[in-house]
Amino acid sequence: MFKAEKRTPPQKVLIASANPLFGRGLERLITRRWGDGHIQIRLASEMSETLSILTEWGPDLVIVDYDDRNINRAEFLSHFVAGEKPMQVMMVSLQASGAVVVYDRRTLTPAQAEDWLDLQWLSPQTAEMDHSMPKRSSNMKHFVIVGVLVVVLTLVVNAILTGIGILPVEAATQAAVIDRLFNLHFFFIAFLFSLIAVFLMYSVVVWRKKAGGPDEGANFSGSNRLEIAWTVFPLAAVLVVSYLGSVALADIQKEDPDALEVQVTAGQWFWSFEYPEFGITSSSLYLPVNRQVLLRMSSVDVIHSFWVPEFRVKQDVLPGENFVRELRFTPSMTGEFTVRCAELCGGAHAYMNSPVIVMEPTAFDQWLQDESGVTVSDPAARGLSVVKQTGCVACHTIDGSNSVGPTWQGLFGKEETLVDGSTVVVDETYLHTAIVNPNAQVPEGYPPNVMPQNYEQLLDEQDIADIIEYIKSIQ
Ligand code: HEC
Ligand SMILES: [Cu+2]
Repeated sequence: MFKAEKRTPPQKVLIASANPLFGRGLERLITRRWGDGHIQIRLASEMSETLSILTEWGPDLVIVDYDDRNINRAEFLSHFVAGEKPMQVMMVSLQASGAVVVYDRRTLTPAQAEDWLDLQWLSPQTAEMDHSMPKRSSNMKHFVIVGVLVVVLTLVVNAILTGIGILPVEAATQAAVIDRLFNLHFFFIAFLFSLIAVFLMYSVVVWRKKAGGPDEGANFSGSNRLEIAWTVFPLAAVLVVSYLGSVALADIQKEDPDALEVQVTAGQWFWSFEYPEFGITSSSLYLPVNRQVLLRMSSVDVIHSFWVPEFRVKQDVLPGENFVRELRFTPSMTGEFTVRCAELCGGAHAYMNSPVIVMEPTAFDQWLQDESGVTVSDPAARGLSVVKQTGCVACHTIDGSNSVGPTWQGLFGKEETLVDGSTVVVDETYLHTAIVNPNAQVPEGYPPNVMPQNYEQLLDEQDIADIIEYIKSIQ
């Protein structure tokens, strides 16, 4: 920082002006300012008088009336340049309101000259700035005002952000946990906004350039205190937020062994929901309230994302059977919501919505019963529920392993060898016969009379057709 030079007040002052008001006025001003008895003031009203006093008396400060035509400034300045004794010349104008011109004549040793060069080039404004620079105590005052304004604005912005209802209703127990984080972020956002806005506006208003004031501010380079502060505070904020984030994540992923499992299939552009326990497939997601649901999700084509804003949780849905993704939440409110795809997935992405209906448990059970009938539109899905209800799964697997009866995996279209040595390609007719009259065509390696013979009576043609569709789908 610039250190103000110690100046001793002038001892001998010469005022050059033909205007007695100018001279007297200045004389009074100077005595009031430096008037401790030592100061001598002389007045000169014309050029020759001025010059002779200048050489004989040797004043250290000369104040020249800039507006006075009798005083030849050029000649005067040539004397100023020629002399050796330290002297200052001030050109003061009463008419123009501009700055006062000061000429400062000094003799300097080389070392002093070096200092002087440093000072001058550091900032030409430093001398003036020195009095406009606020003292530490008045700096404190500004910081206190700014601090109070930041606090007030933070509270106001935070109240607005939380008050205008940006977030939809909380319809799952997990939503409360997520919203606590949201509210914390709103507070951070309000604070950072206020910090920047208040400092900026305060500087613009209070530190406005004053007329005739310096053009440039002080030149700072580096502040350890500031740098430590703006490293430590953001670091602490990030650590705190990440800690709270992981606690919240653990909280919303808590598993309930009693969860209702739903298998979700996403595709361009549909959602399909299968309830494996009940053999139901639906294009809307029906859920009982206050019971955790476990979604096991997979995509048949590109990446989609399951998102019900009211539940706050969201999970990408990936293609590939090794990439089944799970999502848990507990609906806490009955009503109708919408699942949206939250991953840009092609032309109709924006329309990839499906209803989500959260019901009282009794209503949900009723829905399960209704759906278990023939209302499911997909024949293979209907076939699956018939197979489960009839108990075929006790003897047949769908994973390729043989049990009491042959597996159904890859059965359709396969060439089957029968016990009498003949071969036959498995088609719809073969399957139909195998169900209604098992002994008519017994595959090699399996005993006859084990599979029940009465399915023709138990099942109607529609059930059998659906089972055949289901078996065809297991490849
Ligand atoms: C008690 C065990 C048992 C049950 C229950 C049973 N099956 Fe079978 N199933 C067999 C056996 C054993 C065979 C092989 C011998 C035969 O064809 O009789 C067989 C064969 C079949 C075949 C022919 C497989 C092939 O490889 O050619 C079909 C199709 C079939 N069952 C469908 C059904 C359906 C549909 C149901 C339920 C509605 C069912 N089965 C219930 C034991 C069973
Ligand atoms: Cu999608």
